[in-house]
Amino acid sequence: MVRVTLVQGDITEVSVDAVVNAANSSLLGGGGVDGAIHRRGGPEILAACRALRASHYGKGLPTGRAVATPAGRLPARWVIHTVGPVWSREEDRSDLLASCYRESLRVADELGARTVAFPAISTGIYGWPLADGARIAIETVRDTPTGVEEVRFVLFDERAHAAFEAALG
Ligand code: AR6
Repeated sequence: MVRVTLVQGDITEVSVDAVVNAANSSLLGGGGVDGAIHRRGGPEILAACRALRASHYGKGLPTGRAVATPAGRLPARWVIHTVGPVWSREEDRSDLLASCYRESLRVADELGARTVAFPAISTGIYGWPLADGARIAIETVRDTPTGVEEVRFVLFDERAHAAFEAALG
């Protein structure tokens, strides 16, 4: 079974096989963790994202899907870019958020990654309530069969860390 660990910190500083990016469909960068990963990782990541857009995702990467690039100057081998859903009060998009974690682990398995770091997908700019986002993250990772040995949630602030601690139980 996969080992789930929590740390508070900056995901661009962790040494793991794969770092998951809370990207957007364009794959061309943005704010939040996406901005930090591209800034720290350097231009190799953006170049690989542009190539993926041209070869496979002309209309953008759909919400809930995941795709890998090299990690540039990050202390990781790969970045797995996934597109979380924007929070909606009217529509339950939980399946799409769960899909981000499942699909990222599937891509990690394809790569042969043993250690994977996740941010709290969708809980920043995309507005997902933190407690619910943490519950979905933990439940989905626990329920997904994978060869990944450690999933490390890297939470940016104390509030997010506390929410994940509560969800982990
Ligand atoms: N390390 C770890 N966590 C971080 C870091 C970091 N360096 N920086 C922010 N977080 P967000 P989203 C946390 O907004 O909600 C971008 O523009 C942050 O505190 O990065 O999925 C994309 O291009 C929050 O808990 O991602 C999309 O357009 C969590 O990471 C959009 O934002 C996710 O916040 C995606 O929005």
